[in-house]
Amino acid sequence: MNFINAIEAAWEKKNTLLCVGLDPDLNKIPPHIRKMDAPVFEFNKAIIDSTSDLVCAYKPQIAYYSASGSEGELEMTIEYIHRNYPAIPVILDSKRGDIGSTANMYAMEAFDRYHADAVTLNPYMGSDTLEPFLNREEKGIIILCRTSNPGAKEIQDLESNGKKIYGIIAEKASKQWNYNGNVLLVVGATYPQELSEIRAIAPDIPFLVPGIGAQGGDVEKAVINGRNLNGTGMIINSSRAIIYASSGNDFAQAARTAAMGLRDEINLYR
Ligand code: OMP
Repeated sequence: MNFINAIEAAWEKKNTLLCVGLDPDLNKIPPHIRKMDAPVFEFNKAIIDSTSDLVCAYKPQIAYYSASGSEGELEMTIEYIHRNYPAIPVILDSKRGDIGSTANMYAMEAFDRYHADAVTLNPYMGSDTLEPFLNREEKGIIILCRTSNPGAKEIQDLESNGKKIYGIIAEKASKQWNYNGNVLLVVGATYPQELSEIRAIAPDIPFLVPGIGAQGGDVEKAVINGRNLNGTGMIINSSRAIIYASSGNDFAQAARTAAMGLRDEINLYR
């Protein structure tokens, strides 16, 4: 099954738009897990086993692995999800973007090394740098459009011919880049007004929506402004507020409680 179909099936069958971000920081992992041979994997495994029925996707951010030389544990994590929960797609958040020949290597990294089902990409360098990814029909190609961070407006809100850069990206995503029907957009929950503008420009494109939880995005506004006509169309990510809901031995149970609360809150407004 391709990525978009897998996400749509999860939205419908499991009634959840929630994505848990797997961003394990060794300094924040409970001490008894930190002592284990593969602490990053063991931490992720506990979070995954306690939240698998509540999510439509998992999203590991690659820096949380490569910074500590734990790429092997990223491979183990993705393999664990595929083997034990084959219906849950994995988004590798690596925000890649480079000239075509290098982009080919990045596509191989995401899809052939890590076996991710989707990847995040930076469109700053243009269409030719996206093509090696867009050509992987069965994968989800998730393009930064209006990001969740405070500085997002510095470049993404600049105007060209009366259109904001993020609006141009949304237009290109739906008209030019989506020839295989595998494109999604990143739109931060911290900017509900932009969410609704981008939803109007790209009514059929699914959004990856980070910024709920630790970044303070408002769930009600994000869902109302970002949902599509079916009350879906959003993969709503939360990382730190879920995986570090407790720093004690009960971290996995606390992650489950936090994930269930957020899933239910999202569903209230769909
Ligand atoms: P929390 O703030 O802990 O929920 O984490 C948010 C996650 O989403 C991190 O992995 C970020 O790298 C990622 N992210 C954003 O926070 N903002 C964006 O605009 C885009 C992303 C992303 O592409 O996932």
